[in-house]
Amino acid sequence: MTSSPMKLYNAQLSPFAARCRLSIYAKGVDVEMIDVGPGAVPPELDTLTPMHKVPLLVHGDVVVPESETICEYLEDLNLGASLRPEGAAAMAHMRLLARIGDLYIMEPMGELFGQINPQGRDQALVDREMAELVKGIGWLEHYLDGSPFAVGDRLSLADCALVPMLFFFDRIGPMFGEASPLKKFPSTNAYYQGIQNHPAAARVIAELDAALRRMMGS
Ligand SMILES: N[C@@H](CCC(=O)N[C@@H](CS)C(=O)NCC(=O)O)C(=O)O
Repeated sequence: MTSSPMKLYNAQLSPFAARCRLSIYAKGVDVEMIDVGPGAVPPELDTLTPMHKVPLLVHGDVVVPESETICEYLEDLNLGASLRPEGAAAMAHMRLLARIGDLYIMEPMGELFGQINPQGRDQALVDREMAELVKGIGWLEHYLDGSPFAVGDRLSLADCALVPMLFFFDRIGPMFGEASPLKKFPSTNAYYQGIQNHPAAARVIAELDAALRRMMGS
């Protein structure tokens, strides 16, 4: 294992980068954050990966793209608190929740991000992707029981994945005429309220809130 310092190419408003920051804060691992913004892309980024996406973790010679892969890499290094639950069933549950999030929540949410500006909005696309998003949250609802952690009684990688997604679901609904979208999903809503008592989750939500306000100019 390399003992080099770790660097995360980060964007404060990216739900994928926020997933990694939540894991890093909860683990208490020392990682330098390198902010990547629309007008501020570090020139080395393209030499590190052809994917041109954040987050990206650099640890000595090891370059790790993709939020889930980064979080799993940090677990495999055995640094700080473990964010993996005990036992095969709990691990499967953790991975299922993160996968529902990646495939069935973030995919439609990504389409909706592109439609935030009402000028030139494609309403048919919004209606279709909103329906997909609500379906994905409905699947999540089935697998959450309303307790403050997604799996068991401590923070896991499932929480790291879900917290940023639910932040955006909560905020994006009103932009598209859904006043309180989370209220329709009682277990998911109770979970999202409860997880905010965890300091690392609260910190990431505050960061996302500040970054979203900056973007919206409010
Ligand atoms: N599946 C990736 C998604 C990462 C992603 O799409 N990042 C966006 C920011 S939210 C990005 O860097 N987009 C720039 C681009 O695609 O060129 C992950 O989990 O890390």
